[in-house]
Amino acid sequence: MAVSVPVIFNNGKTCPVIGLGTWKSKPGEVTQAVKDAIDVGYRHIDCAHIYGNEKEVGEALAAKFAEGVVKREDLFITSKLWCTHHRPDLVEGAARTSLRNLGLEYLDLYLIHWPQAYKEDGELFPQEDGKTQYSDVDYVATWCAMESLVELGLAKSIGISNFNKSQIERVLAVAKIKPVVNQIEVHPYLNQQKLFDFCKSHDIAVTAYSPLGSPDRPWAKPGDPQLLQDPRLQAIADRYNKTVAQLLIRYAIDRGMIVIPKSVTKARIQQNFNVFDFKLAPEDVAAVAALECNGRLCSMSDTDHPHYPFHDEF
Ligand code: NAP
Ligand code: SBI
Repeated sequence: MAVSVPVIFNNGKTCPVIGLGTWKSKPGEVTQAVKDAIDVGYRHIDCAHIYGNEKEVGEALAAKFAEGVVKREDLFITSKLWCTHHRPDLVEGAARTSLRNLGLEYLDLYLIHWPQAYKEDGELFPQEDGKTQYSDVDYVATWCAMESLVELGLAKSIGISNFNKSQIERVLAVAKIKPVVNQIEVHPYLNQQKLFDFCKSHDIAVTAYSPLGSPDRPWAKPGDPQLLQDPRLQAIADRYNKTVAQLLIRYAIDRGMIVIPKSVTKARIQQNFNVFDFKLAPEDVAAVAALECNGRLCSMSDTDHPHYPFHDEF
């Protein structure tokens, strides 16, 4: 029977394989969701400044510490540096803002959320004439500032998100501290096998975001393919007496990834964690992988940014 084995990072620290996603979780619902998740057994929460709900996540953490359900060292908390704070002199302040909102003294993991830098300060999506305003700060310089956060004790580990192969190579060329993780979109319609293999070859773990196909993404349109409704996945899930969501989460785990499904619904939070009593047969992993169709769901509209990550093959 499969058990919950944490992923071991290239710095020796461990990360629980399932984390609770919190993007789109409304401030009024995320506190209860995080409390429910901790009660169910989650020990990993995926947060970000841009989600606008870190204060309410922090309220849940404070409540569970006060109740004595968990101690700080039992939890793995991730946050992310937003694109308007890439300039090296802004990185420490941005990390301290997330720490203050979360009510924590350190983050287990702090990620550069996207390689693209935006015009500093002010709006999180700075606009002029309907166009996002960019900054010419290079993510390589941002990475060096991220390294200082480890030295200051503000982050135990640092990593990247939405970086492509050549962007990772540029970071690795200067890194005194290697990224432990690249957090990227992964699900059967976007398997990311090449980027996953490349990350593995450099001992960089992969965290799979939008593992359920992000049905609540704000830009979803009626008629878009719905991963959770795919009859081919339903047929496989039925053979394991599991839901499609559980199959998708197990699929990421069986490939060796960390996975961060989002839910604010207690029954689903529970269901999504109930995946440690089965394992996919290799032929089922292959059958799920065969659904690959370059079906990216999450991107940014800044496709003309010099550091937009998704023009390259991977
Ligand atoms: P997701 O986890 O693939 O899907 C979330 C949606 O699935 C919600 O609508 C949720 O509904 C529903 N759901 C959850 N469990 C379910 C179940 N068992 N049965 C049916 N429906 C279920 O999408 P995501 O939020 O895009 O991705 C997960 C997390 O990854 C995010 O929350 C965020 O933390 C992270 N992320 C990071 C990036 C990045 O750029 N680094 C980008 C995207 C996402 P309810 O909540 O209503 O239950
Ligand atoms: C936001 F808060 C706003 C837009 C947006 O688009 C891309 C996907 C993303 C992101 O950058 N990280 C997420 O979890 N979702 C997001 C978040």
